[in-house]
Amino acid sequence: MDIKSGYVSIIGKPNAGKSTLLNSFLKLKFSIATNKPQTTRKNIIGILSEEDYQIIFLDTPGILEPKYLLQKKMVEAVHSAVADSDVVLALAECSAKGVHKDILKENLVSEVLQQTSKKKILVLTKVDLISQEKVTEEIESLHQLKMFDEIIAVSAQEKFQIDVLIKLILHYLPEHPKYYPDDVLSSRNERFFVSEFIREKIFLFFEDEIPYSTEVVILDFKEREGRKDYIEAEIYVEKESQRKILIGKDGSGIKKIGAAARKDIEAFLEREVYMDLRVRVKENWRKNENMLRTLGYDDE
Ligand SMILES: Nc1nc2c(ncn2[C@@H]2O[C@H](COP(=O)(O)OP(=O)(O)OP(=O)(O)O)[C@@H](O)[C@H]2O)c(=O)[nH]1
Ligand SMILES: [Mg+2]
Repeated sequence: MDIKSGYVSIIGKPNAGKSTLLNSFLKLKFSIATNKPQTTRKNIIGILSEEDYQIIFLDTPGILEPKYLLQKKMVEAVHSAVADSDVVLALAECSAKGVHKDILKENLVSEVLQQTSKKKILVLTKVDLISQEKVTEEIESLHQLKMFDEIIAVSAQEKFQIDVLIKLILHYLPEHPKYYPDDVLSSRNERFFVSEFIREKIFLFFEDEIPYSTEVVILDFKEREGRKDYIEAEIYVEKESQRKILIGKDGSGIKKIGAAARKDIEAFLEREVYMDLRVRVKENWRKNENMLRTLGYDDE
C-alpha cells in the first residue's frame, strides 16, 4: 500500500483558531485554546495516524511583533515549524465583518509566507460566523492574489469541512513511510500536557497581565501503586501582587484552577490524579534568557 506522511504547520495571528483546528483534526482536547490571544507559546506536535497516511501537525504560537524575549522565542518557534513542514496551513479568521486579511499585508505572517517555498493552503477559520455568500465572494477575490496553492473555509467548532481539508493536505503530502508508530500522539510528554492544562485555566479565569506573566512548571509526577498519580506543580508569576490574586481569598483562586485543571488532566491521562499546586514569584522570568531556556523555550 502507498503510504503518505508528512509535516504540516498551522500558523497565523494570535486567536485565529490554530489550536482549536488541531484539536478537531485529532478529535481530542489536545492543544489548549482560549479566547485570549497568545494562548499557545510552544510548538505542539499532534500526530494523526490512519491506515494509509500519517500527518504530523505543528500547532504554533500566534505571530506578533515581539515586545519581550518570550515573545521573540514564540516567533522563532513559528519559523522553525515552517522550515520543518511539507505543507503550511495559513489561518485567517472570519467574523461577522468579513475575513481578517491582515496576514496578507506587510507583517510578520506575510513575511513568513513569502520566505517559504512550501505548499501553502489558506484556511479561513470560524466560517460559522459569516454568511456563505460573503465567504464565496471573499474566496474568489483571494484567489486573484495567487499567493496560495489552495483556499478553503472551515469551522472547527461546527466540524465543517475538516475532512475536506485533510483530503486537500494529503494531496500535497509525499509518499513516505510513517515517521511514528500509530499509537504515538505527540512528541511532547505527559508533564507538558499537564502544565498546559493548568496554564489554560489561568488564561480562562484571570484577566489583564496575569495570564501573560504566568508559567507552569511540573516539579514531580509519579505513578503510585494502588493510589492516584501524584503531581506537584508550581505556577510562576512575576510579582507578589500577582501571587496574591492567583491564590485568591482563602485560597479560592488556586483551588478553582486546580479543580478545573484536574478534570482535563484526568480525561487526558485516563486515570485519576492528586495535585499539589503552589504559586511562586520569579521576577522577570519572561525576559531572562537562562530562565526561558530552563523552561524549554528553545526546544522543538
Ligand atoms: N465561532 C467559532 N469560534 C472558534 C472556532 N475555532 C476557534 N474558535 C474560538 O476562537 C478562540 C481562539 O481559538 P484558539 O484555537 O485558542 O486560537 P489560536 O490561534 O490557537 O490562538 P493563540 O494560541 O493565542 O495564537 C477561542 O475562543 C475558540 O473557541 C470556530 O470554528 N468557530
Ligand atoms: Mg493556540
